[in-house]
Amino acid sequence: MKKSRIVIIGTGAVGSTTAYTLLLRNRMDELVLIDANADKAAGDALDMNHGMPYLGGAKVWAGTYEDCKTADIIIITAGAAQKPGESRIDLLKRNIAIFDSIIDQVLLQTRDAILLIASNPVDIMAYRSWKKSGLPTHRVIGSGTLLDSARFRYLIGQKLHIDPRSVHAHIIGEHGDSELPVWSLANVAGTELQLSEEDKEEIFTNTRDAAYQIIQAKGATYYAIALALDRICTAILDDEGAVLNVSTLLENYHGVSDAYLGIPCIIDRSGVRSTLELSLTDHEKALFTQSADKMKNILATLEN
Ligand code: 6V0
Repeated sequence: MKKSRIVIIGTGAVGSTTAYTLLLRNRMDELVLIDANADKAAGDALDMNHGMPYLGGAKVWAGTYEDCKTADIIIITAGAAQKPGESRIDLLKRNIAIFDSIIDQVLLQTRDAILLIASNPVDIMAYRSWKKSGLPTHRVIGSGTLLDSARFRYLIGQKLHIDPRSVHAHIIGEHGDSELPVWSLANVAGTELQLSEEDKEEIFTNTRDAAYQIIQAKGATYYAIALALDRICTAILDDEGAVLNVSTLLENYHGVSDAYLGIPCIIDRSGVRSTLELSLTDHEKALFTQSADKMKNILATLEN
């Protein structure tokens, strides 16, 4: 049987934490680390290999683009990290050039892998990767609002004293400032959430601004995004059919097309098998359209 292989390109805070999370959970047979800073990737591989007596037996090494040839999933977390106070959109210009060259090098090796994009601004980088690669949309996935939805569920759970795994709630749209909470469908076991308008405002503000708070406190965010990426990889490799709020190409989703945004998607071995259209209120639809317009404006700027 073919060995399962995940390649991570960019082994900074997010990439190395994702690698470690995947290893701890024994998600694949082979894990390849690639970074422009070859010493960093080599050091991470060595450090992780020294834990092998206590792990599940996956092979880990610092590799090259040739190792992408038989990859099942290629996670791209390369790029410049957000600076304190810097919006994700400000990161764009610094990251686009890095990304274009990475995609070119990957495509020289494979057109069969699933590309999982985490670098910010993730919706733009995922769209760009899809456009540039010419790969089918279902195989180019952005981490989208999966992390934001996890933060949202955690904060709702904290307020209600309920396990976040039992809270069903979605953040959709941009992974960033224009994202929106779908309060109209948020529930615990199908029952309406017992939250005041003030509680809701506080929960959503803390969800949306979480990255700024964490970056202010310690410079970067990486544990929760690593778990979110691990969750997507598992849904793919185990052919789960899990519903996850990832960033995908919108095709007449509430009237929006030709942009990547976070929405509920069914994830299996093919990548994004299909999308699920949430029944949004008119207000939520308007916010979603605004989020899409913001993405489209940025994409239009890039084309000029
Ligand atoms: P980091 O710690 O600076 O790591 C970035 C890594 O990319 C470094 O090790 C660089 O050497 C490497 N790199 C740069 N250029 C290249 C290249 N051409 N080829 C290969 N490697 C390269 O940043 P960090 O890991 O904190 O963040 C990485 C990206 O993830 C940033 O864009 C973040 O904004 C983004 N995040 C996305 C999240 C999400 O929810 N999607 C969450 C957190 C961070």
